[in-house]
Amino acid sequence: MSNLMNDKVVVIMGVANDRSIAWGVAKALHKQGAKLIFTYRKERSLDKLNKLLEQHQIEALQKVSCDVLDDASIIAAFDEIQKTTGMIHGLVHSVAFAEKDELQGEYVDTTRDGYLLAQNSSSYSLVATAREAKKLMTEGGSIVTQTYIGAERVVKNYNVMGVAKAALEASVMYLAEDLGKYGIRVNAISAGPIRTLAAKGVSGFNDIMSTIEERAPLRRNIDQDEVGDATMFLLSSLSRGITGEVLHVDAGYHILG
Ligand code: NDP
Ligand code: N5H
Repeated sequence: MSNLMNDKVVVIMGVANDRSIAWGVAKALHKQGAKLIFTYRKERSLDKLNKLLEQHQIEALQKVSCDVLDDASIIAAFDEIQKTTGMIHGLVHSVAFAEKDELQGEYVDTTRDGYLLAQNSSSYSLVATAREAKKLMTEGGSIVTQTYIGAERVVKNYNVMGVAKAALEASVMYLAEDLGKYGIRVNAISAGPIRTLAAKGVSGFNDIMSTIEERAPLRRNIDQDEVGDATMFLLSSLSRGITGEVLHVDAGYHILG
């Protein structure tokens, strides 16, 4: 198996560095022959991305700036993709943001601004990008986002992000229904904890990793490459009958009571 994504064009949003889930996805897609377009927000992320692409001898089709908080930026990014590349087959949405202060203490103390920022960055961003991507998926396509079990149950400190991910997972269902008639599938991966830049310094992260190691059926944590492979599967034709699904890549932790 090495050509599952031959000549498929996939837009990947959310590479910040080599630890990013989106970078795990990029490697898995490249291995299967996909052509990759990257979007980034910070210049620092672009610098990291350029170094990674060079190190791994991957040639990107395009690198495009895109701030998902800004409709004009999203529209401009997909316009640029349309002009330079044209048709796309896949979209990887791997972005989320909440203020650090909102990721500790009690959910009941969530501020209006903190709530709106988390929803805007982490949930509405899928709707806005799916709408633009749809226009370029003229032969059908597949959209995959990244979620976490804190959408389904209360996980200490996840707070406002749990509510944003619940909205994200509901969006996956509604988008799957809307876009299915165009041959576009929409799914999510629910990954176990992975030490990435976004996870850095958040309260309780180490404890959660230890709990997974002790209790998850596989008795270990998972990594970016495992999420990358599962995301690649959802982008490939191997998953052609699957849409509106949340696939757990979490060493089986979600089955525990
Ligand atoms: P990273 O820090 O590597 O990636 C987060 C990305 O979000 C960065 O590339 C950042 O770009 C981007 N981002 C944030 N706000 C914006 C914005 N307004 N516009 C454009 N990009 C933005 O962390 P992860 O790889 O861990 O996170 C990727 C996804 O995986 C997130 O949805 C996260 O919730 C999810 N996830 C992570 C888990 C984990 O344990 N790490 C577990 C389950 C799900 P920039 O820095 O350029 O702003
Ligand atoms: C239960 C947990 C631990 C507590 C909650 C963590 C939630 C993390 C998600 C968000 C995305 C983190 C975040 O936005 C951090 C920012 O406030 C500060 N960081 C940054 O700005 C960096 C530089 C950039 C790259 O980050 C972003 N987001 O742009 C959950 C964990 C066990 C699992 C986990 C970490 C889940 C998840 O959704 O990421």
